[in-house]
Amino acid sequence: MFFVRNHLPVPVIDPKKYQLTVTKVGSTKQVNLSLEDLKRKFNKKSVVSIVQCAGNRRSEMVTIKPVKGLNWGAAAISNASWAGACLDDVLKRTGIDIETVDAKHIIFDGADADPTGHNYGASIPIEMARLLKKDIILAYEMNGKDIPPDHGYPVRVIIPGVVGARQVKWLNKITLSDKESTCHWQQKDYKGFHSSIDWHNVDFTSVPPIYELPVQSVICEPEAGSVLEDDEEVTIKGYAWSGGGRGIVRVDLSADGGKTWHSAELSPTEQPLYKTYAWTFWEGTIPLPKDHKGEVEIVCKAADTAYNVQPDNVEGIWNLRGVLSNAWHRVPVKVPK
Ligand code: MTE
Ligand code: MO
Repeated sequence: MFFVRNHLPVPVIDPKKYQLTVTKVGSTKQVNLSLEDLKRKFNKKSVVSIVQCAGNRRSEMVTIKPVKGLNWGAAAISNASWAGACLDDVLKRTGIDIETVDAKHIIFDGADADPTGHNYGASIPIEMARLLKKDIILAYEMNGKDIPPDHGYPVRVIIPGVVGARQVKWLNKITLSDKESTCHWQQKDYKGFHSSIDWHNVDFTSVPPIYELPVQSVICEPEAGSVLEDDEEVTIKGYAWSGGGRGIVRVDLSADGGKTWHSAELSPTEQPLYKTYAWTFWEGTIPLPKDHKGEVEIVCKAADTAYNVQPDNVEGIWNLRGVLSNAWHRVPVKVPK
């Protein structure tokens, strides 16, 4: 199971006719690669990496004040193994050295377009591409098979540790440029503001686009409103993840709304702590408060390798687009009497 977020209709691409164009603004050189070129001419590299929409958990922000956007619960995030050619290798083969190239951004364009012909696109700063180097993949496989149409068939860029919006599907063009992508989702969306900025006074040019996402953790079990089996303890399970390859060092659990805490047990991801792109599953069995009165609020919060922590409530991080929703995850449950 993998969530789907498409801003535009899914394009149908004939794999035999597929072409990836690589170019640099101001250069007359342009290289076209077929799907076969990507598969045959470059080493296949794989990475296990999540894709998380910046709007994950938006529905919690809506409880404070309305926002514009899909009313996502906590499942606008999924994990997969992706395989394909390294962006760095592809650029090298086309005569571009990522370390020295005179450009500030890498723009990725998709084949999906609106009725006026504007396509989906995004960009990342060149420094980010330099840091991630071999980890950015032009993926043609998802979990060992062709990427399904909804997730970008035949080629999608995977930029580990970075918000879903930059991981362009149906990728057909890469451009080295001094400027960011001019697309709507780069310029006028997927940015974070404080809670006193709303649609009447927002200036989208005042902050940079979201790239790396903040630390996140969510309780998947038990579900909100469910009745626990036991009145003494509860087993809690969920996921945690952070942007920029920052691994999860701790997940804290509470069964009394955050007054007292217990440590969850983390399942290792098999990735180094400073290059953790997959999510971390965790689990813990913790005591219920004696004075529960039939209802408790269970809570989780995580810390990443930078000891970034989640904010304790969603009021303080409310924003007009309902993005970056990563407050302590609070789940009310019933305790049998
Ligand atoms: N790429 C293209 N070409 N078109 C899109 O609409 N949506 C982006 C990103 N890449 C999108 C895209 C957004 S906002 C997200 S959250 C992720 O794809 C979702 O990826 P998924 O559908 O594979 O889960
Ligand atoms: Mo998204």
